[in-house]
Amino acid sequence: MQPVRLGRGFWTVTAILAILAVGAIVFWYEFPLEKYLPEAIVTARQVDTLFRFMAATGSALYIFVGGYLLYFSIAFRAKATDPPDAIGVQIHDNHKLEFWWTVIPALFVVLLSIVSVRIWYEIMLEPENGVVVEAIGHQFYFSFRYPQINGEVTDEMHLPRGVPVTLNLTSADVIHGFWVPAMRLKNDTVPGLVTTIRFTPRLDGRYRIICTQFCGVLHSEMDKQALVIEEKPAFDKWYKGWQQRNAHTSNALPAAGGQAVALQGGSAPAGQQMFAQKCSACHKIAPFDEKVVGPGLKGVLHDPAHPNLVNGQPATPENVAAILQNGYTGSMGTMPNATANGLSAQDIANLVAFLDSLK
Ligand code: HEC
Ligand SMILES: [Cu+2]
Repeated sequence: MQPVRLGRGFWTVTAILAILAVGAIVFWYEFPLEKYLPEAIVTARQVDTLFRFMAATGSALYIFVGGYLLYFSIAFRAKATDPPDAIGVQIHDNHKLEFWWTVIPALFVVLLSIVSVRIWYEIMLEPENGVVVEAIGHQFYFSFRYPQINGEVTDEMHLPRGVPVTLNLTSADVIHGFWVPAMRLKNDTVPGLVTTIRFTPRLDGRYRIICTQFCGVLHSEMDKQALVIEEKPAFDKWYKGWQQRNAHTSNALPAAGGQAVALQGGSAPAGQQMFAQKCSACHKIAPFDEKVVGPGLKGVLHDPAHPNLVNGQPATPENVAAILQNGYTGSMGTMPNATANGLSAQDIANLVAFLDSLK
């Protein structure tokens, strides 16, 4: 094997790269990350520590790889006197080098996973007590549910500082992602699944909530809501405000598709009120032919001339309930399902009782 001679200046270059690498490491450990992105929760600092470690080692590695690449391509460039078909020194196998460039990165990756898992543990082992809050992804906003607030909070998510939080995430339609950069935490919201993140807010402020899954045409609008961390008294005031505002909102979850709704106990007056709110934009209480978007519903259950529903099923209370629950698309257009109309099982029972009372 031909001896390989390192070009002149190799050790000087190595010394310069080493100084730059140390500089990069110091930079990443000194850089005031929290000045640009506040560490809003207790475990945000641990995530930042992990980030600093990865950025520092990554930068140092990059400086050496990029630096040597540049140095070698200059030091060993073709000379003007070389014949045009000259080739460089041919090098095969260097067991010592290969051993070390395998062992060092492997150790590094093991170290990285140990540090990651430890921090992941700290995040996952946040206490389970404290406030339990739900965030629900919708096209194209998040809504929030709190214990003892009826229905949904639709503008912002408020949390008291210093109190541990269990945040359960789910979605009403497609997959969204719940991300608060200032928390350094993120999780998908998946329909039919509850995912959980735990944390303790530590810094007062307003922090952006961003959806991280391309969830439809208005996905880019899903960055307008905020997480507000504040002192307990301010939080309590906000909480009471929503309790009053939602005092008369139904607290029931949307009726699950597929499962038949129990119709006994439906209240016609409650159904009438709900009809005015949620149905009258598309339906009149009038004969079938008096269409708005959907047909008139006066005779839906008691018109001999109208024995079948739009889906071909006989006009019975159970079949009307099934349309309210599952929706239906026919020649007139689409009747939205219970999730889209925001109907609970009780709401459906009330509406059917109301429609049944129309003669
Ligand atoms: C966005 C418009 C829209 C809204 C809101 C809406 N519907 Fe409908 N509904 C329709 C359309 C359209 C149809 C007919 C679908 C078809 O067959 O083309 C329909 C059909 C129906 C039918 C079947 C009628 C029949 O004669 O077979 C019932 C019952 C019904 N709707 C009840 C309701 C109730 C109760 C509400 C309120 C919770 C409601 N709808 C809200 C559009 C709507
Ligand atoms: Cu989304």
